[in-house]
Amino acid sequence: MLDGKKSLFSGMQATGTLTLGNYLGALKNWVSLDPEEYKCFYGIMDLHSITVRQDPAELRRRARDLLCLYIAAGLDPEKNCIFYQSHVSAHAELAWILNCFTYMGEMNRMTQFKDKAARHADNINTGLFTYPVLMAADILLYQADFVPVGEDQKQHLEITRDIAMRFNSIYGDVFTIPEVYRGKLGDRIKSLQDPTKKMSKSDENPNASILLLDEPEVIMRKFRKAVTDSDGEIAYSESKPGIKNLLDIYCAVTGCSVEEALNEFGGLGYGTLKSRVAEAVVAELEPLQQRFRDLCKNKDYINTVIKNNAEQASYYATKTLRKAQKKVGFPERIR
Ligand code: ATP
Ligand code: LTN
Repeated sequence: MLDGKKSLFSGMQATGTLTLGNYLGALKNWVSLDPEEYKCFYGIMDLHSITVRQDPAELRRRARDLLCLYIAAGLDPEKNCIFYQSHVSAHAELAWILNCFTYMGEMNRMTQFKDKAARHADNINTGLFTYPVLMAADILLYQADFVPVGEDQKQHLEITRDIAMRFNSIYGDVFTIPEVYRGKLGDRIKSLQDPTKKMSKSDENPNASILLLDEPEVIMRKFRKAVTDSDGEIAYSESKPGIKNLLDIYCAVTGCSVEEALNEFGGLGYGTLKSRVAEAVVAELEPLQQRFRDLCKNKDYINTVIKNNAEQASYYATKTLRKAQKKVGFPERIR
C-alpha cells in the first residue's frame, strides 16, 4: 500500500522493439488498470538490459522509444509513474542487499537464465545470473501489492515473494508480499512462424513477430505468411496452434470471445481469417503509432515527464531502501 492505495509495479526491458506479444500480454493490461484505484509504477528496465551486451547509443534511443510507447499506448504520465530504472539508484542498492539473502541454488533454477545463458554463451555474466534479484528489488521498493506480467515472468515473481518473506521473517514487516496480477489478456501470444514458441522481440526471424511500429503493409504481409496447418478448418484447439494463436490475437485485440470469433469465421478459409486478424491489428496499432510519432517530436514534454517521474519514483523507493538499510545494520545518515 502507498498513499492509501494498493500499489502496482511493472516494467519492460529496453531491448529490441516491442512486439504485439508485449503489447497484448503486458502493456494493454497496464492501460486497463485505473490509476485512481492503484498507485502505478512502470519502469523502463535499463539496468536489466545490460545483462546482455548493448550498443550504448542504441540502448539510449530504445529506452526513450519505450517510454514514448508506454505513453502512446495510453498510460497517462501525470497519473502513472513512468521512469527509467537507472535514474533511481535505490534499485541497484536494494538489489545488493537482497543478493545477500538469495541462494545460488535458487538462481540456478531460473528458466530465463538458462535460456539466455544458452543464447549468449560467450557472455554469461553474473548480472544475468542475479537478474531476478534486481527484479525483486524493483518490485519490493514500491511495496507493490500486484505485478502485472505475462506468464513467462511468473517464476521471477515467485522468487521475489520468497526473498521478501525471508527478509521479513528475520527483520519484521519491511516488504509487502506481491502477487501476480493476471489481466484478461494474460495469455501468451505465439510466434507467427512457430506457434509453439512465444512471440519474442529477440526472435531472429523477422516474420515471427509483429512489431508495434510495423507499417500496416508489413503487418498484413507477416500475417499472410503465418504458419498454420493443412486441414483447412477454423477451430480453437491445442492441436491447431497456428489457428489458435490467430484467434487469440483477434480476441485480445477486438475484445470478443472465442465463441464470437468462431461464429464470425466459421466456414471461411485461412486466407480470410489471416487478413481479418491483420486488419484488426492494424486498426488497433495505427492510432498508437500516430501518437508515438507526435510524442517523439515533443522533446520538452518528454523531458519533463522523465525528470518529474524519476523524482517521484525516487521518493517512494528511497523510503523503502532506508528501512531495509536500517534493518540490516547500516549506520544512520548524519544530516
Ligand atoms: P526478450 O525476447 O528480449 O526476452 P520478450 O519479448 O520476451 O523479450 P520481455 O521484455 O521479457 O519480452 O517482456 C515484457 C513483458 O511482455 C512481460 O510482462 C512479458 O510477460 C510480456 N510478454 C512478452 N512476450 C509475450 C508474449 N508472447 N505474449 C504475452 N506476453 C508477453
Ligand atoms: N524481467 C522482466 C522485466 C522486469 C520486470 C521487473 C517486470 C524487470 N523488472 C519488475 C515486472 C516487475 C521481463 O523480462 N519482462
